[in-house]
Amino acid sequence: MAKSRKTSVNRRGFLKGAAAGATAMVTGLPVAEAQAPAQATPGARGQAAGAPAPTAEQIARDAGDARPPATVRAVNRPGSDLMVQVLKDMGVEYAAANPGSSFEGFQESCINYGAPPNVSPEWITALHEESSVTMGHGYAKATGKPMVAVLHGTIGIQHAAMSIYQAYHGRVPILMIAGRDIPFIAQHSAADMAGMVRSFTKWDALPKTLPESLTALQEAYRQAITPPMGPTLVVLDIELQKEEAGSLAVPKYTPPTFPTVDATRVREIAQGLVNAQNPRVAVGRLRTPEGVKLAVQLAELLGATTSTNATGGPMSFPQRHPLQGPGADTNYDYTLGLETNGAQASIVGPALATITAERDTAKIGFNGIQGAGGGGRGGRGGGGGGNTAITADAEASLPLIIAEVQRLLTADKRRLIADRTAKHAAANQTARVEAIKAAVEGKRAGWDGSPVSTARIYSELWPLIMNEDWCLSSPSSFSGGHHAQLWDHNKPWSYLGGQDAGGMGYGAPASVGAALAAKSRNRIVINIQTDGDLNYAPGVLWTAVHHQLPMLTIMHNNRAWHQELMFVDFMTGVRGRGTDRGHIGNVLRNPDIDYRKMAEGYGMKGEGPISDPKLLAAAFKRGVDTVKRGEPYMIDVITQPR
Ligand SMILES: Cc1ncc(C[n+]2csc(CCOP(=O)(O)OP(=O)(O)O)c2C)c(N)n1
Repeated sequence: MAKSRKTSVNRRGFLKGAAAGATAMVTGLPVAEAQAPAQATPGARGQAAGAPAPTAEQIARDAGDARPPATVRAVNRPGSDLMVQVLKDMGVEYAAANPGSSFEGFQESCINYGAPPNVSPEWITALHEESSVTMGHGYAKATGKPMVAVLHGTIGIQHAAMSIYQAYHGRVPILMIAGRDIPFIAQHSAADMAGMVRSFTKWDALPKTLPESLTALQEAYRQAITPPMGPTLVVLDIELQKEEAGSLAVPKYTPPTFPTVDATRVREIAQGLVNAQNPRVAVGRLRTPEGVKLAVQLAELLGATTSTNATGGPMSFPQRHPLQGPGADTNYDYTLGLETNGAQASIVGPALATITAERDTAKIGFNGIQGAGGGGRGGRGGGGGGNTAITADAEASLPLIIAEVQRLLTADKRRLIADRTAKHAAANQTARVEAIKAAVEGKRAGWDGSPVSTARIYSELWPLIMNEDWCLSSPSSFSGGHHAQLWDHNKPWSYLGGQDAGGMGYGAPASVGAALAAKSRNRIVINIQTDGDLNYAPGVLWTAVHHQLPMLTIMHNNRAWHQELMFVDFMTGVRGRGTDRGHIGNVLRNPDIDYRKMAEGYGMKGEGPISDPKLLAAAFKRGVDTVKRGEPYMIDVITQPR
């Protein structure tokens, strides 16, 4: 399998290895032969000053790991080649990471193994672990499938923690791999590295052998995509990455099967829908684009009106489909809920565990994860409302329901359905035109004002993107959410929704993840970027340039953490001790941040700051033209607070 003889060198021998590599270049000898055995000098690099370094043997013993510390080894078929082959077999497109010695073997395989190398997964250079994981968040919301985020040891996982929590809360699949390197960098290698994030990671493993590592990666992928979806973590030991795999075979990947509605219920639901005079299908957040297609197929078969979550988050029903809306008659006599509540039959996925702090039973953060009956975020709570709440995967159940509906439809029924469809479509069209007229009227407020109105940003953008395959990747509630009324969300990835746990520092990296998805799919990504959010980890701008991603960033630059300014302003009013200092700690002024220069520093083309709204249209056109050519672009716009 290996194309050529490969060499694996323990990192404690790094300097020796580098020197030997140079010697090998000069002498022409293979590196392993040119190099003396590495010396065991635990903690020789990076050890905290004054702290006695534990020996590799001590650490290994404490960790219950009996393998001896490795020295220099030449291997023909490194274990990490097989790890990468597992990812290839599962169709993983990208692995994002900033570098770390704990996964040097794995990284070397990603970039060098395979024909061609560095494809599926392609190595994506991130500048912060939080960014790697949130890239995975945006990518998964755009595609319905996981990419890989690679984290360096304990410290990399710690940097990634907020993003992992956010993905868990949003039930977003991400396959995380952490490197663990006790012999070289013990202080980055806690005995139980996943423990820190276990309460908000769906599944984790610390495999002890190479075969276990391969099956762990497969199981982590399966667990990530099985509802309730979530981030999973495999800790890959550096020694296993460098191990000689010999003739070990890569195990065949078997995709998971998802729980579906049982045959009796399928019949009941299909009969309910087919026999109803006015059936309805309420669509919440489905798992993948395929689920959206199936929901459309079912609604069309039945002439059933639908509700949609398309403007609130990903993977729901197309917003302007003729059947989307209340329809001609709002007396629905049978409603099927797909990942939503309040119907005769609601199919909802199982809930993830409620997160509790160890010594405190209060839920963490934005309501934590809602359990069954809690309503849930993004329409994905368990149970609640309706006559029959069925815990099963809606997307996997849809083909069964569709097949049964098709079986039950007679010629008479089909005629009734055609008639019903026409009436609903006409009523929905009239209502839609009225709603758009009213919305456009409402958005004229402050049209020519400076700073620029957020409604004008969305209005000016629409004609430029409406004929493209576009994806609004950033949360929009802080910029008015005007796309909900002004744009047509007709694809599962049209809008990716909010920060699932309200964690800031999300919009930019999630947009880069969405842009990774867009790159190979001839799609463009629109990122309406709040300024406070970008400043958490702006290095993702560089990643977008480096990988030539089609991402248009429009700064909603209100020069503040305005959400917090509003809270503190309110508090100063309540306490009556002066209302003129609420800005302290809440505004991003003095100096103003120059985002065009920030982008330029990262190599991204851009323009601004723009305060005159009349300049927007031409700037946006330049931006859209640039991203259509596959390059990111930033336009800094000085905006109203909201
Ligand atoms: C990690 C994290 N830290 C702090 C907060 C508290 N917080 C909520 S909104 C907000 C301000 C965000 O500022 P910006 O992104 O510029 O949006 P704006 O409110 O100005 O529209 C902050 C700091 C948070 N939600 N997440």
